[in-house]
Amino acid sequence: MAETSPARKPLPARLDAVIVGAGFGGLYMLHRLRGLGLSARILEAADGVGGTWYWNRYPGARCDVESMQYSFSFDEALQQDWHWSERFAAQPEILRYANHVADRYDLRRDIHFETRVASARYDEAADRWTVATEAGEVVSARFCIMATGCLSAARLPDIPGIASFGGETYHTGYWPHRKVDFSGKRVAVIGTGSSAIQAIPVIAAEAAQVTVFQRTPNFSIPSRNAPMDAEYEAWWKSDYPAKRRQARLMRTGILYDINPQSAIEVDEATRSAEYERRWANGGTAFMGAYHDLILNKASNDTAAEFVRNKIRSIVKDPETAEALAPKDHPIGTKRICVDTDYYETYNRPNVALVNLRKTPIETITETGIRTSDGTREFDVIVFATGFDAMTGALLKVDFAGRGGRRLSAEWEHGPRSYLGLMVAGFPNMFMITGPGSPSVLSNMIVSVEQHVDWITGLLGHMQDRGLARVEATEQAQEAWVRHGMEVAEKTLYPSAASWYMGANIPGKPRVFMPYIGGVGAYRETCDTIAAEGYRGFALA
Ligand code: N01
Repeated sequence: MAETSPARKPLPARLDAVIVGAGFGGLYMLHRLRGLGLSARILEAADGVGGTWYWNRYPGARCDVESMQYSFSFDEALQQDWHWSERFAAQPEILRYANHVADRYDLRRDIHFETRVASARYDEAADRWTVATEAGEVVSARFCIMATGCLSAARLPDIPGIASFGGETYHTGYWPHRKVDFSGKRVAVIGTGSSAIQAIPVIAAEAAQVTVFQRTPNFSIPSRNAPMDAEYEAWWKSDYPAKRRQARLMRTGILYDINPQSAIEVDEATRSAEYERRWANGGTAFMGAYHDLILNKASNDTAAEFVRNKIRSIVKDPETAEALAPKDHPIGTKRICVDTDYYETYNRPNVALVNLRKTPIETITETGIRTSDGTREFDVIVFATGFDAMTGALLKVDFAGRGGRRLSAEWEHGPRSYLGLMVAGFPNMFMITGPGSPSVLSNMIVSVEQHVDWITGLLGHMQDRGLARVEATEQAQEAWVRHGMEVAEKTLYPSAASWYMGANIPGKPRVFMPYIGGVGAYRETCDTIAAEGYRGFALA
């Protein structure tokens, strides 16, 4: 199995389709396009496949969707053959899986690695996209399919002096391909999102000192990760297709038990027992304790307070515990985190928390970080500061659609799309798990498969009828954007300053970007639209 690319090869001048990105979305799209007999190539910036799992190699990186579910379902032989070693797979194992998929379906011969797309222009007369790479290569394709991921544009914060630091610096989302040695070092970690929460316990076990700079605490649930239980694996594999079908209809594309009751309908003893049971089981299924946790603030408060009390009971220093206990957003409205020994790590003598709400960072210096209460010296700074989510990677490409319309201008006030699949004015350009689709609120592989299958169905429909162009209509897009906002407003999500809302990027429009109507409902909508002859799309 090759983990790195063969030598770069020249791009063909003309193709049926260009796919941007060799993560799970791009790999499966290529496989399906081959099935339609289309000529397609993936253009990938990295020198290997895997997308998120190629870049995010920080210590402790692991998926928080269970392995038995975070995997492709399109091939029964693949899902039967592959064995996951843990309940929640770690990054190296998921990357091995992505490489296995690339090899198993012989995908590599149609992937151009180390090839970053710079621009894409639509030629109306020819119904073709001209896609140019940063190296100046150009390819003409009928279809341009963006499989660039939702969390792939890593972001460094605008902290003064950031370039002056003389020690080692790392961003969790661009981690080097070698082991970073923390032993004996004084390490600063900036950020306390999912990436930091996974990395901090592992770094703390190795480094001399770890100082965590926290602006906003997050809710985290223990993963209870463990080696794969053979019986559990066998149970999944005994009827994988039926279980996958059920998962596809769930709110998040993950098969788990969602309690249909309201948290405030039951008495406190019942509620506590349910939260305790889910805390002991581990993982994001905690949020399924009551169906209305993301809908009703009073219900949400009960779960949030339960987790705050857990933090207070685990973390021995009361001031640190209180600083770690989130109070500024309902639980689940910022992406819930899943950890292994995160809160316990603050009981280690070599770990300290700096509460930036009390003592903000003033500057990064040559040797450390200065906050309002003084300077601390470090050998290493780890930036776990997140991503320009959902739109970042798409807008890095200079897209010009019909009449030269720029995607950046169309999305000036927030992303607008029809179903998160297409943008009006950009014919024959598709997004896999784009803004306006459930994407980051779901099991990404389930959503990737649904989008790829749906796009394949549409392209097959066009092939059968000799059609050259498909475009979302302005009216359908407008209605979808309005519907997306209405559904979001019924939940507690918009109340949090989250990256779902674009709130982590100064100046980014505050719009709830993913579709929160649920993976199952969304799938049914997409299927109905297709069955009605692709309602809301203009085909020619
Ligand atoms: O990024 P984040 P992430 N000064 O944006 C802080 C997925 N994921 O890479 O909240 C100080 O969540 C920022 O503070 P604040 C998952 O969907 C999945 O951790 O803006 N701090 C925040 O604490 C996740 O949600 C998995 O106040 C600054 C942190 O940096 C998403 O990726 C694992 C700052 C960024 O947190 C992103 O997670 C990992 C500044 N100037 C990630 N700027 C799994 O499946 C930012 N921060 C397990």
